[in-house]
Amino acid sequence: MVVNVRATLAEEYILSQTEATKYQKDGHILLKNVVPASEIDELRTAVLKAHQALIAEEEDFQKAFRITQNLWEVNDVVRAHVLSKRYAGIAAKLLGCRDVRIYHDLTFFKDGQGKGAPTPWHQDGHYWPLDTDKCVTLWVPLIDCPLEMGPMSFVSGSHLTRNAEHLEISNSSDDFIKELIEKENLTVAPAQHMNAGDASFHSCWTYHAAESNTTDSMRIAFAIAYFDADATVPLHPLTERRAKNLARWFPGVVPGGPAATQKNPAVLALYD
Ligand SMILES: O=C(O)CCC(=O)C(=O)O
Repeated sequence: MVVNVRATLAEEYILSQTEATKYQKDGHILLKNVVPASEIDELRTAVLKAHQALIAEEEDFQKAFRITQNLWEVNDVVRAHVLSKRYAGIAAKLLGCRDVRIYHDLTFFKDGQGKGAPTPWHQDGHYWPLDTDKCVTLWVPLIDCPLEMGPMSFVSGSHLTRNAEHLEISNSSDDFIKELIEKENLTVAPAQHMNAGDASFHSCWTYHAAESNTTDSMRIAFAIAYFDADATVPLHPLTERRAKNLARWFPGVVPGGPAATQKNPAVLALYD
């Protein structure tokens, strides 16, 4: 696979053991300056362009955000980021694995002036057709993201449960998780202001949500979903959603076999 290597994206992000341990305990962490400042404008332009190229496939989730997926397959700048050693190195350290593969990448555009509604509480694991808990999403705003723009909140420790696994992102998942928070007195880590290039990482089992975007600008966020490079796919995906995602993101995979198709490169191995 040809990757356009950029020096700044090959530079290691220094993650402390304390930060890795905190992620493993809480199921989420916010890290500063993950996307190097010199790369942000170019990446934002590339993400907007790639989103536009894929616009026919755009999906609107509950009016909360608009997504297109696998931008790395249509844009060289996005590919350099998605397959970068810097971000994959963080993901592998947080997950405690030798390497990570790409599940997919996606935009999370939340329209301004309140048109981008709140993101309901949910667990991503509902959608992921993988036999591992070692899954993490890097979520990065490509413009400054104040509280009014809707950065994410997380429930600390919720990644150790699968209580909302049966619910897709919807009012039902929102009601269900809000009730759990209340009843079980769960710890909500409130949304924090994020500068462009700061990134949050959350497990696919961490409950998360966001407020609406009341600013005048669209929230231009981009995400990369990684999983343990040694993971397998399930023998039976169990739900229709997972079956659909299995076919889409792991084309030709053998049921129960390695989750490793041409769409899921092991990122760190690209640099051996
Ligand atoms: O961007 C949002 O509001 C939600 C993002 C999300 O659900 C995710 O990254 O898994």
